[in-house]
Amino acid sequence: MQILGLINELIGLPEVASEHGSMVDHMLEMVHWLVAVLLIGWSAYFFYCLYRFRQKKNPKASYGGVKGHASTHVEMGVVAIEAILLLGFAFPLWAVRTTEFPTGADVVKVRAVGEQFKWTMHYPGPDGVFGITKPELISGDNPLGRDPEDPNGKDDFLYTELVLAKDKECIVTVSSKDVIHNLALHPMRMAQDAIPGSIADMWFKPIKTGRWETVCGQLCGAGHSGMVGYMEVKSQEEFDAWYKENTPSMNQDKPLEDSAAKEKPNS
Ligand SMILES: [Cu+2]
Repeated sequence: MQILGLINELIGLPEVASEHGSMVDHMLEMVHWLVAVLLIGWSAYFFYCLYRFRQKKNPKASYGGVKGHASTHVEMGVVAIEAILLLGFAFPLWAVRTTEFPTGADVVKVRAVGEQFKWTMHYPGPDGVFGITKPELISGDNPLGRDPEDPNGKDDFLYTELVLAKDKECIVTVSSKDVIHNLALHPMRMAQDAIPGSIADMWFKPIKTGRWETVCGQLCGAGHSGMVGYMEVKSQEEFDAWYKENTPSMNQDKPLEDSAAKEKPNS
C-alpha cells in the first residue's frame, strides 16, 4: 500500500527490524490518515463557522442553535472508524504481544534491569534458567543482587547491551531497581515500562541484523536523556559464539561483574 505508507514516510518512522513491526506501522498509517483527515476537516469547519456566523451578518446570537443533524452523523462516523481501529487492529495486535508468548528451548531470554541511568542485561546462560536475585545482595560488585549460591545462576552472565539473534523469538523481562523507566526498542516497535517491584515480559522476533540505540521512554530523573543503551541483533552463528564467549565456566568461580565490565561499547 504505497499511498497508505506515504504518511509514515513523511513522519519519518525508524526502520522496522521485527516480524510484527510492519503490522504496527500499518495501524499507525491508518491512525495518521484519520488524524490528518480530522485535522483538515475540523480546521475547514472552524473557518467556515467563523465566516458563516460572523457578527456582521448575525448581530444577534441564536439561542436555538444548530437544527440539522449533519454534525452528529460526522461524529458517529469518526467514532465508528476509531472503534474499527481499536477493536479491529490495536486490540488483536496487543493480544498477540501479551498472551501468545513463545515457548521452547530456542527462545532467547533476557532480563533487562533499569536503574538511574543505565540498563543491565542478565542472560540465563546455556541452562536457560535465571539464577535467583535478591535485593539485599545488591552491591557495587553485584549490581543485580545475584545469589552466588544458586546453582542455576552459575552460568548466568551480565552484559551492558541487549544482544539478540536474528529470526529467533526473544522474551525480554523488564524490571527496575529504582524509579519507573521504559525500555523502548523503536526498530522492534516494542516498549515496556520498567516498574520497581514488578516484572513485565515483552516478546518479539527480530528479523534484521543491525545495531541500534535503545531509549528510556519514561522521564526518570535528571540523567534521563543520557539513558541511551544499545541493542544488537546478530546472526545465529555470531550470537552463539558471543553467548559462549560470555558464559562463565561452570567449574570456576568467576566474579559476577566480569562479563558486564568487559567489552564496553565505544560507539
Ligand atoms: Cu530511565
